[in-house]
Amino acid sequence: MKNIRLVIGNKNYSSWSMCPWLLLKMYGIDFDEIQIKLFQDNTAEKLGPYSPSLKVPVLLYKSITIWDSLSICEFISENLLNGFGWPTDLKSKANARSISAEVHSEFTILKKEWPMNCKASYRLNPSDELQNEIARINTIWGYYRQRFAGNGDYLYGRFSIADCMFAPVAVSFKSYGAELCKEANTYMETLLKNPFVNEWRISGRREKENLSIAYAKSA
Ligand SMILES: N[C@@H](CCC(=O)N[C@@H](CS)C(=O)NCC(=O)O)C(=O)O
Repeated sequence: MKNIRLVIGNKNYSSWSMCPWLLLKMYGIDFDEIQIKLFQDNTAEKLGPYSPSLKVPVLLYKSITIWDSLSICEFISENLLNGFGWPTDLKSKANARSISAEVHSEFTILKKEWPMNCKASYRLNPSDELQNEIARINTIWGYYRQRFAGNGDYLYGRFSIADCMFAPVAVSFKSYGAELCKEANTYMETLLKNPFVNEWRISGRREKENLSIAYAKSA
């Protein structure tokens, strides 16, 4: 058994599981993956020993349990990456933390109307409320991509936790056809071309469970 274990849900649906999984993969951190299929009769029984919240993701690091996607990413950055999970200059780090917290706590309509589903690929017209949320994300992506264009292809140039938090959004935007400015669209494609995002999506598409209704009810 490895010192680092990540408990995740169904790859097809579990957007929050994808965020720390991607961070560990991008930085080559070796870990065991424990997958628990969500919304099954025995899910709570299986999650119980690992997850105080009965949700995923959960990181098990030696004898420490960390839950909630953003808090797991913070833990990984602080303890396993020497802080390198965030941009290094103070202003960018503060901005990256703010927008990561924003993705984590806001965009509730997006999560309901356009939930991540790696298998989905059809145009789904957004409501006005969702259109407002898409516009906000378009502004964030467009602004930072213009500002850090010379530093690399990710939001702040070098890959960071902010990219992990936005990766599931990119999957949904691609699935349902979000209309974005040029810079934001290129950033979405960069995330989708990332080999680990691609690996996650392929695994998600192979899963057999259909949890659309269960997810819609829980959102
Ligand atoms: N704020 C939490 C949300 C975790 C969450 O809602 N996880 C979903 C899967 S993506 C889950 O475990 N759902 C099971 C349930 O609601 O019973 C995080 O960021 O980790």
